[in-house]
Amino acid sequence: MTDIAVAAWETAAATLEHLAIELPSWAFGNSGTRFRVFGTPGTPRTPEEKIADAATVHRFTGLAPTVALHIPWDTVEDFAALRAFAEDHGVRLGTVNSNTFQDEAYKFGSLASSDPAVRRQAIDHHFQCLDIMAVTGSRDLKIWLADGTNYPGQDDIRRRQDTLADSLATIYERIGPDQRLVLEYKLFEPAFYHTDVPDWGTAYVHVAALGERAVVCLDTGHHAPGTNIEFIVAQLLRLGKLGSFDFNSRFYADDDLIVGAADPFQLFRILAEVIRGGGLGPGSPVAFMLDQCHNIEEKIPGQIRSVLNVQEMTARALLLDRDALELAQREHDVLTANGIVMDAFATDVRPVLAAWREERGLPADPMAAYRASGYRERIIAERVGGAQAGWGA
Ligand code: AOS
Ligand code: ZN
Ligand code: ZN
Repeated sequence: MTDIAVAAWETAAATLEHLAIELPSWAFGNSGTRFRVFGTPGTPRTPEEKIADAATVHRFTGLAPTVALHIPWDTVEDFAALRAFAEDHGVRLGTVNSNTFQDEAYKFGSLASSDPAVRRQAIDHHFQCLDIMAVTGSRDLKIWLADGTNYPGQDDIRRRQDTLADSLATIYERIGPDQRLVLEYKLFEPAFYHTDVPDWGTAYVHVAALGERAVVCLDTGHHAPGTNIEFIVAQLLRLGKLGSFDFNSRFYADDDLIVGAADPFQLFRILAEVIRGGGLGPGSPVAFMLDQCHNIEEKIPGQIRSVLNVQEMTARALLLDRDALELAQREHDVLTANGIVMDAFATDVRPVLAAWREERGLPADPMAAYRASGYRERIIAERVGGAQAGWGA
């Protein structure tokens, strides 16, 4: 142990045991921008292969026990068999993400569409997701909508809110007692003038109207530049409505880059606020997930790096001396308070985390262990013609 106090680390390590980060199945598929989708050798061709890769991330890190599915991208004949396959590989199936953004029918919206037939189709799709969740044992149905308009006057934005509220209420009626409807917001894209669920406030208004089992998903890439995301975290936790995170990094918009790569300090501040609000540990309602795409880097090490980044910033946030901070805050000692936060952020936790892993039978350096394992060479040899995330996957 270097300059980290033993007692402080022991307390932090106990909470760290509860850190679990769900991996998105689509992170293992090929993805790109509208300019080009670059392939990666060894890319999975089936949902089973995506799950096998996710299980590999878990095997080397001990941090990722569940995999999120995307329907219809991960549709299989037999979801019970997919569940068994996942469990045989040491992971469980997690959140089911619905998809009402790729069918021709949804050109002008889905759950907020003015066309009752389109709305019916979108609602039925969510019912189908709920049927799948009953088999996969998933708790959360995550809804992200591409709904919106491109031009002022294109549609009645006020009426669309009412329509959306009705559609969500119809879906919510079928949410089981142990399940949750998780509504994700996004500032813009693919709609550019207005989006029907653009911000946490709108998401909150809708989930609050639905009931207790409806909560908000905060995707870290879905805000205007400069937004204080940790404030949103504090507020949603205060209101009991922070259901989950889609973690990723952004430089400009919804970049979906590796979490902690662009701004580790922001990730630290978010996690510190999660911990402050009781969002980490036994009984916490907050699910940690990644929502990333690996356009040019390799996907499995990309996911390993991602979960390690979350673990590293969580460990630093857990080392925040809260008693000292509270005292400094009470005394309005601005610089001492800020210094306490910066001290925690500046702590190099990598050596203690390496030891933490070894104590649990995990490799001290998961990235190196993965590279040495031969898994990469095996999948490159075995898998030819890997699939794109989403379409065709
Ligand atoms: C879209 O921008 C959202 O982040 C979704 O959570 C997610 O990326 C999508 O459902 C996966 O394609
Ligand atoms: Zn997302
Ligand atoms: Zn996104």
